[in-house]
Parts: sequence; C-alpha cells; structure tokens
Amino acid sequence: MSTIKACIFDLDGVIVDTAVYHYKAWKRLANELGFDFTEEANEKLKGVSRTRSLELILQWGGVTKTDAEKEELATRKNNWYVEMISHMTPEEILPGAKEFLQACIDAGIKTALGSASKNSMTILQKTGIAHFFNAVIDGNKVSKPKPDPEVFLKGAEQLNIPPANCVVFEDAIAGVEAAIAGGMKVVGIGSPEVLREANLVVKGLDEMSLEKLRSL
Ligand code: B16
Ligand code: MG
Repeated sequence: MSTIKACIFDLDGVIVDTAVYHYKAWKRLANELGFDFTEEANEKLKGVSRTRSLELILQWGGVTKTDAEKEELATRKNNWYVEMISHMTPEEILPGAKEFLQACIDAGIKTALGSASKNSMTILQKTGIAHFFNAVIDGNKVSKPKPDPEVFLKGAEQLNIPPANCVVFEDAIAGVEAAIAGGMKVVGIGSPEVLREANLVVKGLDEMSLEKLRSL
C-alpha cells in the first residue's frame, strides 16, 4: 500500500453533471442533420472528446462529412453547449463533492482536475469551485484522449506527486482505464458492474471518506 498524496478528479459525472447539456446540444445538431439522438446513445459519449463524439454521432446517423464540415458542426454544437453552461450555478455541484475536496485539502492531500472538456474553466467558475484545485488539466492541455493516461500524468506532474501516490476519481470506463495505464489507483463513480477495473466503486463523492481513500 502506498501513501495517497494527491487526488485527481474527472469533472463531468464526478463533480458536476453536464451530460444533460451535452445531450441537448448533440440532439439539436442531430435533428438539424435529419436524424434522432437518444439519451441511451448519449451515455456512450461520457468522457469521450468532442471530436470523437461527433464522429460517432455522424456514424450512428449514417452521415458522411468533410473535415471542414465536421469542424463547423462541432463549433455549432459547442456554441449551444456553452450558452447552456453559462447559466450553471453552485447548486449544480454533485452531493459530497465540495465536502470531500475540502477534506482532502484539510488532510494535506493535493487536488487536481483531469477532464476531457475544453470548457472546464467555465464550469469551475460558474459553479464557484475553481479554488479547490491545485492544478487544472483539461481538454485544452492534452493531445491524447482517455484511455490514454496523458491527462492524469500531466496532473500528477503539475502537482509534483509520483503517479503511484495518486488516486483518480472517474465515472467513465475510458477514464478508469486511463488512470490504470498511468499507474494510479482509481475510484469509480457509478456502478461496479460497469467500472469493473476500479479499485473501489462508489455511487458519488458523498459516499467517499478519507478512511476509504487510505484503505486503497
Ligand atoms: P467539451 P469529462 C467530458 O468531460 C464529457 O464527459 C464528454 O461528454 C465531453 O464530450 C467531453 O468532456 C468534451 O467536452 O466539448 O466541453 O470539450 O467527463 O472528461 O470531465
Ligand atoms: Mg466524466
């Protein structure tokens, strides 16, 4: 057992739930292109980058687009999404997130954000939680999407903590895989049947404690 010196948190699905906003924006785009997009399909996009999400949606709709058209479509979706998250409030922080972040800080454990979203800073600012993180690594700072460990390794590097002393909190399978590939422990947020590879799975950060963290 190695000492836990840092916790790295995914954003969407762990600290806040912006999946509904992503869903509304992707659905609007799909409808404009002439096909539907279900909430079930949206589940498959959790933790997946914007570019990859668009590719999958076009594939599901049986539509082919050029690279330039894809860029325009991704921008169109993002503009709708950004408009929606600009109205986010501190009430949208998931139960237990702030309390667990504060418990980590009080215990001298460093904290970082490790998210695929290029809109992370807007979300952190609108919900008033930017000050809880010693480092923020988001979609603007990485070139390889999860399950590549780049986002978490950069977080550990910025915190100056070896990966073996870090714990990642993730709700997506690709994120759990990324943490493991980076040599870190991982707490899955969601269902144990889905996040099988995680060292521990809880329903939300309201179920986390320093005792559980130390037992990993
Ligand atoms: P953006 P996470 C991910 O956030 C979302 O789960 C995923 O649905 C989204 O496509 C991705 O961010 C990119 O977001 O379009 O804002 O750059 O779970 O890694 O915090
Ligand atoms: Mg997530």
